[in-house]
Amino acid sequence: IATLRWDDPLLLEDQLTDEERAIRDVAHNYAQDKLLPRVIEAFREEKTDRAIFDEMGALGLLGLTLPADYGCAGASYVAYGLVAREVERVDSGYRSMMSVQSSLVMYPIYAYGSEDQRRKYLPKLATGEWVGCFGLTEPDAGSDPGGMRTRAEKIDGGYRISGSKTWISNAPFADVFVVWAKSDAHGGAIRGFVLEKGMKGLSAPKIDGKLSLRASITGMIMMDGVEVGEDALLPEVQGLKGPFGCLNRARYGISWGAMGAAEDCWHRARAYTLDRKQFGRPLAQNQLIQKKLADMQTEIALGLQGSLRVGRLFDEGRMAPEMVSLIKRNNCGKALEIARAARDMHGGNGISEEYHVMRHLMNLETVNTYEGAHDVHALILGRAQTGLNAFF
Ligand code: TGC
Ligand code: FAD
Repeated sequence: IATLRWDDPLLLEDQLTDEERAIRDVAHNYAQDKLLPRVIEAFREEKTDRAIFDEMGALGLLGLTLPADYGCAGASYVAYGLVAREVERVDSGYRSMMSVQSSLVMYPIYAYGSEDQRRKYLPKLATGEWVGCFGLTEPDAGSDPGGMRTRAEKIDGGYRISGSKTWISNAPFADVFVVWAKSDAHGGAIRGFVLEKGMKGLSAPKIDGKLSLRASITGMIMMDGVEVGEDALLPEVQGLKGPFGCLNRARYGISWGAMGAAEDCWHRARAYTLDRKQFGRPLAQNQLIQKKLADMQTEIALGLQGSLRVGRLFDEGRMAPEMVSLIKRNNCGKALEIARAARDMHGGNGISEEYHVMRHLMNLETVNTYEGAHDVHALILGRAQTGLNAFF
């Protein structure tokens, strides 16, 4: 009979390859040594350190799954998930910065771009020399991106793009903007365009006052007749399946990331309740506390197994988008519940920045909403099993 490892009850560790473990260790050490020491101040002051992209790039953590031809590691989707988990163990905002660069900017340029676009953008995005952002959401089109208003109008030799995007991670300091617009020249179909900082009519004002994800900068993208050449169009995709193809990857990474944040809350709650004594014994000796710890352990172990399974299916080319909805929705919802319980178990100290759990809780509110809100993923799953579309 084996002995239970309380922090890895289903032995996830044994299910990884040597390479995946090695990549995970690089991410773990980086996150703990370099990200953790600065996160409290970054969150408090609402400051995003641009240097994080260079640091992640130097370690090969950006565009991890893309091929070596473009300066990337060609690692598995499981490795990508493990990295997201380690980074989000520190802060969801840092994972957000990385997911956007890898899954929402580098992936579409790789999958839908021309060879010239790949050669031009991917190596610099892989090192972090350039930062990218992804503009899909608009002030009047969030859960329903098909309702976007941004338009690309055909002009001689290219397009003129007008519209606005909102809630865009990385936008205020981005060099490269992947934006989605309805193109008149393509019968109003949604097409992707790659814009660059400094183009006339393009600006990206910062959104201030967020109470969540404060260590990750967010902005708008304003496009006032931005003129681009034909070479700005991503030639290989049209329709909503373009942005959704990217979102499948980012949502999958989020399912791992949310479990990283949840694990941090769980471990902190366990350590705190073992240490803190009330009524003459450790808080952890009370049945109510142990039940909460058991629930955390159970949901995290099961959530990680779900992400691992979908990661393996991704690597085998057998991922169905609804699988990603299932794990993104479940793991974000469970992580939020775990963060809330951990905050409660810390008593008054739980509201202090010093104990980290309240920051995770505030961050996870965003993580549960972006990339398809919790209920929107329920409707995707409901549609897939009933054949009935609740969106119309
Ligand atoms: P629907 O009719 O379902 O589909 C339209 C077309 O898209 C295809 N499609 C997909 N393709 C690949 N993967 C998927 N997951 C796909 N889902 C849909 C579909 O096959 C169809 O293709 P075609 O060829 O037949 O035209 O579209 P709908 O308008 O009914 O959409 C409904 C819904 C709910 C599925 C969708 O709109 C949705 O998922 N809404 C949520 C929006 C969202 O996730 N936005 C994310 C913005 S980016 C972001 O939040 C980044 S934060 C990152 C960070 O900081 O970490
Ligand atoms: P809405 O769509 O207005 O939804 C509001 C509520 O209504 C939600 O609870 C939702 O579940 C519910 N709802 C919506 N439709 C239905 C329905 N049919 N039935 C039942 N309930 C429904 N977007 C990008 O494009 N790029 C980014 O980089 C990016 N980064 C972000 C960073 C942050 C910090 C945040 C907060 C958001 C970011 N987003 C980004 C936007 C994000 O994807 C959207 O906020 C999200 O898709 C939800 O859209 P919405 O905010 O317009 O909410």
